[in-house]
Amino acid sequence: MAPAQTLDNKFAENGFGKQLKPSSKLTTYDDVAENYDGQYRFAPIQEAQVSRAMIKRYFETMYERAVSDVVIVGAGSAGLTCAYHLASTRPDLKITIIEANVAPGGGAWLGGQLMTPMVIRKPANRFLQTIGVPYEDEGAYVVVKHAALFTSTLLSRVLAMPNVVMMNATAVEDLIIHEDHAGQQRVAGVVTNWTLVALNHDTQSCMDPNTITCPVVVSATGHDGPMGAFSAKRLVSAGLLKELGNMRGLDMNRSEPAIVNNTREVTPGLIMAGMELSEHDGKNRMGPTFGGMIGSGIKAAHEALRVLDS
Ligand code: 48N
Repeated sequence: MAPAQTLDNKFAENGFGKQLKPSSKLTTYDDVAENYDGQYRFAPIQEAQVSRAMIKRYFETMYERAVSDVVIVGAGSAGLTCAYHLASTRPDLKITIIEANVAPGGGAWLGGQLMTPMVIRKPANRFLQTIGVPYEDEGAYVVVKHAALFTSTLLSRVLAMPNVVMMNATAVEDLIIHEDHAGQQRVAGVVTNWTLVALNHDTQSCMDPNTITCPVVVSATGHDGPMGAFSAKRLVSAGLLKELGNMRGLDMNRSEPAIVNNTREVTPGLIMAGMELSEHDGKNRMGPTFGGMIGSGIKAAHEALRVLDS
């Protein structure tokens, strides 16, 4: 077994900085004790190690993902399902999820009216089998005992994939729009900022954003919330969409197939999915049933692959 490393060596070895001066207080990991009779001890640490462990990784990720293959805006049920299907189908693709909230998941932490069981209509239950979420089979639909069981399982599967990066507490506050060689406007990435900054532009001036460029953006920013339907609204203000369709009244049977079948590239380089599409197209809402989000997310993944391969 390799000799226990003192923290000094480990610290310097990771290239975080110059060799720390040897300190008698530092000890080897062998001295830690896991017992609960008042002797519990951790391996000692320097505060700078914690800071540098975060800073190094986060900003290396930001640097590396400044150019991504696919950016998914919104880590709700549609965006996360898209990320799962895309990342598992194409592990070579650099997939970057941008989520405005600190807590990802969007509206999928609850079923409806703050009740926790989640209803998913067949055949979308097949995705639950794929990611390993147990459910009660009620014939035409299934019920997951708690929406968080679905969302946390999906999140854990997505974040465990090596080609997926998620930047939460980060908002897309604009789209990168280039003119291609044919003179056509094409979405070519996103403009980002810390969400707390994006929500405070009217309290400070000149808090400029950052950018992530990519050939395909999937926007699944939902229909409500502080930035709901973000890209759909931006397409209108950027003159790429005449007007918002505005989500129609609730009709479960009409809305869920419509949202899945209409998930598409709404403007070159931008695929729209989930409830944001209802706002873009003026389609019905479905309320507290989530199969349409799953189907739309998977369709958006297929669309993204089509655009990338075209
Ligand atoms: O869960 P949502 O809001 O959106 P979807 O489309 O994934 O799922 C919608 C679903 O939860 C329903 O609304 C159900 C089916 N009810 C329907 C009905 O009839 O009421 O997730 C969108 C995510 C959220 O986490 C937002 O924080 C995030 O997108 N987001 C953004 N992230 C980054 N930049 C932005 N500009 C932005 N805007 C929203």
